[in-house]
Amino acid sequence: MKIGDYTEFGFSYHKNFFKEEELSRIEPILIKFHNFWLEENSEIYLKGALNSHSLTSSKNLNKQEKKILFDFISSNRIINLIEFDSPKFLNTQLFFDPNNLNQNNYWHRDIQYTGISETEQKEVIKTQNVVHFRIPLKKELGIELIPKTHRIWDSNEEYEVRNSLNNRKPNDPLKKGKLIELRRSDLLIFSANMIHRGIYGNDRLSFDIIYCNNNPQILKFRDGNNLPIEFELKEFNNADIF
Ligand SMILES: O=C(O)CCC(=O)C(=O)O
Repeated sequence: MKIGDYTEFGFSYHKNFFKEEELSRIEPILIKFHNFWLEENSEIYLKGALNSHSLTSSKNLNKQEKKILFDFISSNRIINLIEFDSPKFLNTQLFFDPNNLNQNNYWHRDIQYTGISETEQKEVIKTQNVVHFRIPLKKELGIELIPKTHRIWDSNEEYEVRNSLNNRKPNDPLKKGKLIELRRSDLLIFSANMIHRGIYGNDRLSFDIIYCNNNPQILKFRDGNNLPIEFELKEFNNADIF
C-alpha cells in the first residue's frame, strides 16, 4: 500500500514494502556499525547526537559487508521508486534516540544547514531533489512533515517555529503537520528540503539512504569515500547512481 506521492506532496509512504529477508541481510551490519559508533562517539552522543552517517566508508565494516549495503542501495526495488531522472547516491545515515529522551525535536529543512542564503533556498527548493529513503528496523513514532513544502516556502507560523522567532520554539506543533508512524518493513520516502521533524522514542533505529539530483551544487557535498571504490561498478544494478 502506498500513501502520498513524492512529486506532488514531497513524500510517499510504502507500508509493508520490505520482506523480512531483505531487512535481515542488512540489519546485523547496521547494528555492528552503530555499536562501534556509540563506542567511538560517546562524547557527542552524550551531548545530544541522534544520527550517524557514512556507513559505506566505515573502517569498522569489511568489504563483504559494504558489498551487501551497496547491493541494497542500488537495487532495482529501491531505485525504481525514485521519481526524478538520473538520481545519484549521496550518503547513508542511521537515526536513533538521543541519550536524553527529554531532548526536544525540531522542525527544519535540511537545506537550511547548507550555507546558502534564504533567497537562494527559496529558489532552489522549486526544482532540487534530495530524498531520504527511511527504513525503520523497529516500530517508531515516525516522521512528521508538512506536505508540499518540498516546493513551497514556509507560512509565517512555520518560519517562526523553524527559526525560534517571536517566542516560538522549533518543537512547537504546526497546523499542517502530518505524522507518519513507521513499523519494521515500511519505507518512507521524503524530501530533505521539506519542513519535517523526527519523533524520538521506542529506542528507534532507522537506516536512511539519501539520493539526489545529478547536480554539481549538491554533489559537492558527496564524499567519494562513500562510493564503491573497492568494487567494479559493473557488479551493481543501476551503477549510474554512483
Ligand atoms: O529522524 C530524525 O530525527 C530527523 C530526521 C531528519 O531530520 C532528517 O532526516 O533530515
